[in-house]
Amino acid sequence: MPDRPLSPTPSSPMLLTRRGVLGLGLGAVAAAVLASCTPAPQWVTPTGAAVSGTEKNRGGTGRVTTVDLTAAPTTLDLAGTSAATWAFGGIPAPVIRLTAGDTLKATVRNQLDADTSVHWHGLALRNDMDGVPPVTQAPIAPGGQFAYEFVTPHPGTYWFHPHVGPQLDHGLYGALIIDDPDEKVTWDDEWVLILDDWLDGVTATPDQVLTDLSKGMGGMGGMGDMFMRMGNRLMGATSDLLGGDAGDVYYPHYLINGKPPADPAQFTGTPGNVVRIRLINAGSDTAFRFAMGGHTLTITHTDGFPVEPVEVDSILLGMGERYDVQVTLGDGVFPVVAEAEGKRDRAFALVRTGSGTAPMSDVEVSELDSRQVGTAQNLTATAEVALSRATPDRLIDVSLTGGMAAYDWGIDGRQFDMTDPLRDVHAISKGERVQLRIRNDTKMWHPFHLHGHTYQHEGGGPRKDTSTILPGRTLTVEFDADNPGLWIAHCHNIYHAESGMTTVFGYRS
Ligand SMILES: [Cu+2]
Repeated sequence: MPDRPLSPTPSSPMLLTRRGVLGLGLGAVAAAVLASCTPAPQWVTPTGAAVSGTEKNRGGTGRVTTVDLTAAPTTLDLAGTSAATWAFGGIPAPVIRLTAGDTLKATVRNQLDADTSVHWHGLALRNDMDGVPPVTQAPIAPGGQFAYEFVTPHPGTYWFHPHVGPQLDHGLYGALIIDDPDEKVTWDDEWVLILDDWLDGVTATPDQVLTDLSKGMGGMGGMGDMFMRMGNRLMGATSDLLGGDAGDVYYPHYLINGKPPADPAQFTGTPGNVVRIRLINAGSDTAFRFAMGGHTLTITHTDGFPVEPVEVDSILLGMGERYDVQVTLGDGVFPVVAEAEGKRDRAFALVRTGSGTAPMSDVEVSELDSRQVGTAQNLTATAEVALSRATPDRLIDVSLTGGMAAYDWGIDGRQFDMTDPLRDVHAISKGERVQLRIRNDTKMWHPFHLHGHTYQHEGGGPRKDTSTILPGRTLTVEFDADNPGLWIAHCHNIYHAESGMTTVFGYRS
């Protein structure tokens, strides 16, 4: 079943040039988006009956959690260095927490001087609340607001961030924890750890980095194996675990819960207690290798969904990935380390359960060196979340393409155009079992992220929404097309996504 690109016809233009958006008031913009989307009868539209009907069928508990999020300029104190940045009232934002089936009502106010939005990463929510302008909503203009309201379909560890340009690489992120009313796992304490690579307000802004990277390598090739900073670029960052080039952006700081190693986040606990640690990689160009000195980690979930427990020494997290681990606390003071994979730097925090001297941030942590590095390849979905056996109704092949030299990251050789998002749509239909084969034809790893669905890795692997794909490899996954709408999929290296490594999966109407 070929998956055929749609050419926009004169009667169905997506009118959202930047100038068009800026020239209109917010209400008019929303109307323009809807008007520009409705004349394409072959696709389910975000505000159409198929989406609201699916939401109605989700039912839910009827309980409502209400939150206010204001995106605004702020300052982050990095152990004495002040970084001007943007955030949702803290870095990370306060945790949003509710129980699966509950409704989240989140009013997002925009006090930035740029358009913004909020995307609820990993949630298979109703399409018009997915927060991807201009595909699922009009952008929230400066001074404007948007009321997100949706039933939370599945429990797990999720997070939220804007889906406009490289705004994620400011401090605009927070955790969204959805409790399971039928939780199988028990624990004494719980910590949420958000890992991040930080440059905003210190060396550059995310927009400046994107501009620099977009120029391509120019005359900068031929640097050999040199590991060095060149402006906002980091040359020579390599990792065997990532199959080569580990990342390309220079970050002066790596953070755990907004804190640098010189002023580390501190967690306290009781020896013998079991802690559930919810790990989120909110970085934009950095994979983290996570470990806790003197402890092993038992992986219980990834991307919100349970897996058969596996004990590891460390975990590799690509951007956008989440892992839940259980740790039985020892007695003393312990280092928590998230190595910026291949970048020769790290994020660092402390765990205190007893007396002792705090380790230095450059302490050697043997768990990081072990071969017991957990990745999705080690994991198996638990029986209750494994997909039923079914023959795929549709096969879709996508290839990740492009490279650093021209900075032309794309999918199937084409760079996505956010002003013309329906140019390249992969068609699917409600009720289908879809097999998706993602081939990495580039020389670099990519964390591939699909919106609105949690697929399962082939061979009984984990349910996930964000997966690391090494250079030259193909990842095969399957999902049930049960959430109608227009859903983007993209690399979660935000600079790759903005360069064009993005596509759309559209439900036929
Ligand atoms: Cu990428």
